[in-house]
Order: sequence, then structure tokens, then C-alpha cells
Amino acid sequence: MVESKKNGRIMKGVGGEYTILLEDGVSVLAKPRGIFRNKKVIPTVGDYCEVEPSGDPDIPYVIVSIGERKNLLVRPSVANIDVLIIAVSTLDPEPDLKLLDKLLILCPKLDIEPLIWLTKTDLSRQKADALIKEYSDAGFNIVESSHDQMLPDEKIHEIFSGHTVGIAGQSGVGKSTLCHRLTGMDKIEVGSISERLKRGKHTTRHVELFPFQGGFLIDTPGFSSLDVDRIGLEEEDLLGGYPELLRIAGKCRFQDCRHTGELGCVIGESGISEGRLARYREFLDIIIVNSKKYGK
Ligand SMILES: Nc1nc2c(ncn2[C@@H]2O[C@H](COP(=O)(O)OP(=O)(O)O)[C@@H](O)[C@H]2O)c(=O)[nH]1
Ligand SMILES: [Mg+2]
Ligand SMILES: [Zn+2]
Repeated sequence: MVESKKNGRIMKGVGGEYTILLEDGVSVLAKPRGIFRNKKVIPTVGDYCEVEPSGDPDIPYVIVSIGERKNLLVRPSVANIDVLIIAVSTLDPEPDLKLLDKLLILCPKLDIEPLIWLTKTDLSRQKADALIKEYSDAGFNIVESSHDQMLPDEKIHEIFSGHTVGIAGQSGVGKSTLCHRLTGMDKIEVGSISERLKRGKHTTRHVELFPFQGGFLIDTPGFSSLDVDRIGLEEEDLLGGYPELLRIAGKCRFQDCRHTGELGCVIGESGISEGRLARYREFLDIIIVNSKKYGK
């Protein structure tokens, strides 16, 4: 029997028609087979899939199966992300460190590697150095760029090669500028919500994967807002975003110490910055209040 199934990855989907990049490098159009509707599985950009010839010359393939997902984001809708670049500017806009810390909590929960990308370092060297110190001391990877300074090519290759990479961050931090400088393509624009509104509802853009440096760059208008509040963070997720606190795990007098002023707490040994500790405590309060409200 001739094996007619081929493996590929969903690059984009518009109105139920999907563009699949096959293993051999060819892009083809495919429609999902009806079984997905019954199983309530929606083929999503980023999914690995198997396709078979459909016999229809307009849409020559059908998607017959979807591979197991490493992760799935709902807004924006994209599967199998490996790396999330979190763009933060030194100034203009002032960094939203609460958003940054929230994204850093979210990443390990979704098995995504976070990379903090500091932009606009030309605007404040002092702020840049302070952020680099705060977040590298905490245990995160952090890189920087500005109008006249970009990462070396090898570093860029290392970030993207073999990975599916998204770029998140507040509006105005320089995400589009960064994408343009990386890829040289104007078409790619990891835009903000306001950019999407400007384009109007008739030109709603879709999530799309672009092959880049042996990996993929996710082009989506949604990442700046990434719906962190709906992901349902729980108390045990918090520590994933605070490697400093993991360093003192088990050292406090009480095993279940929340590091909020308990007797015998060794928070001082963690090296956590005042700001990050305050944000950790604020998230903890919100999670505790919510868990009481919903009786969890
Ligand atoms: N000074 C400075 N301005 C920058 C830099 N990168 C981007 N910008 C400016 O910041 C503004 C917003 O950039 P944009 O890429 O649209 O941000 P986005 O909303 O995150 O996509 C633009 O006016 C850019 O020219 C940088 O490294 N230094
Ligand atoms: Mg943009
Ligand atoms: Zn403690």
C-alpha cells in the first residue's frame, strides 16, 4: 500500500482553510476532516499535523490528525510555543514590571522559556543596568538592544533555531521595530490591540508562523495583551516565576512559609529585590482572595 500521509505544521488558518508547511518544505492548503468537529478539537496555528490528499484541486489536502500539544494559548490562539520574548523598554513607556512578572510566572506553567528583551537602552543606560541586574540576579535570561545596537547574529540564531518564538510586551516598547530589524520584513508586525482596531474589523489579522533562522516567529496582534488574568494562576504556580524563592525552599522555619512575615522566614537570604518581593506578595494576595471567593 502506498503511504499517502505526510507530516506538517499549521502556519496559518483563515476561514477553515489551513496553510500547512510539510516536512519537505512545501506549503499546501488543507481542510480539517469532520472528525475534529465531533471531538471539539480545533486545528490551531502551531499544531503539528498529518495530512492526506483530498482529491479536491482547490484544497488538495485534508488534516487527518493533530499531534499532542506542548501548550495552547487561547488569546491569541496558538499552539506549541517554545520561547516567549518579553519586550520591556527602559523608558517611553515606563516598564510595567507587574506585567513582566506575570508573564514570567505564566511561562513555566506553560512550559515556555522566557527571554526578557530590553529595548530602548539608548534612552536610559541607568534604568537598563538596574533592570539587567534585578532580573539576571533573579535568574532570568535578559538581552538588550537599541536603535544602534542589535544582538550578534549567533545569539539571534541561538534564540530562534529549532524554536517557535512569540514576542509579548506593552504597546510601544518596540516589538514591531524589533521584528522588522530581525527579519527585514515589513509584513511581520507583532502589533498591539490599537493597531488591530486601526485596521478595522474587515481586516482582522490572523495568527501566523513565519519561518526564521531555522525556527518560527509568531506574528500575532494579540501578544501585547496576553490574557494572563484568565489563565487561572494558582498559588503553586507563583514560585515558577520567582526562582529566588525556590532557592530558599525548605529553609524557613515553617515548611509552608509564604514569605510574608512569618516567624523564622529566611526571605533575606533569597536575594530577591524589594520590587519583586512586593509584586510576589501582591499576586499571592490576589490568588488567596480568589481561591476563597471560588471555594477552591
Ligand atoms: N529610542 C528608541 N526608540 C525606539 C527603539 N525601538 C523602537 N523605538 C520607537 O518606539 C516606538 C514604538 O515602537 P513599535 O515598534 O511600534 O512598538 P510596538 O507597539 O511594541 O510594536 C516607535 O516610534 C519606534 O521608533 C529603540 O531602541 N530606541
Ligand atoms: Mg507593534
Ligand atoms: Zn519564608
